[in-house]
Amino acid sequence: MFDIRKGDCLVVVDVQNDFCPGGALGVAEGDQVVPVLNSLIKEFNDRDLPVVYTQDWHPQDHVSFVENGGIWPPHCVQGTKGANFHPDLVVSGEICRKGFLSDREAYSGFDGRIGEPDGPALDQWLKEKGVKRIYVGGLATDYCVRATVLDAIQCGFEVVLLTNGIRAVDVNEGDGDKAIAEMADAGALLIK
Ligand code: VGL
Ligand code: ZN
Repeated sequence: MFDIRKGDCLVVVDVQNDFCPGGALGVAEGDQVVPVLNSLIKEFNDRDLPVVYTQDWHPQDHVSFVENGGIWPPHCVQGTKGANFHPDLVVSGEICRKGFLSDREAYSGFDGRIGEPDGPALDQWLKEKGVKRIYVGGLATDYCVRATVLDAIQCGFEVVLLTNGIRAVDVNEGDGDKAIAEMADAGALLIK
């Protein structure tokens, strides 16, 4: 399949109900990333390679919500169904929650913590595991996928972007395509 090897980690970004059709911040075709990512999750699990799931995890008074001066409808509120992973997503790995502080936006998985709020940051955790390269898919291309990929490159990881396994919010037409070009320019390898 792909040339998956030791030192690789799969990062599944925000495949949560609120980012899927019918959710509070539903991304068109957001649910279509699920089967694509599930097959990769299986490949990584079978090879005993790490899988990390980022989870947008906001308090009700989060700064990104319109009522608090932000740009988004309330979404991924801690403990709600909308914050849960898509029911068909195979969840078998570590959870990296982000955006749990009221006054701080956190699009990037690299702003998140593994396991618990005072758990290790993603960068530290990956480096302790000997990860050199991350495969990234999930939601949304133009926000959390973009931020996670750009931070990963900054942190010194190689990045493979799964272009079949991402979908964009596209607040403005073309945002998703622009984000893909930006990630490629920064050094991400694009694969189907
Ligand atoms: C996201 C908007 C707000 C994302 C998260 O996961 O891309 N987008 N919060
Ligand atoms: Zn959010």
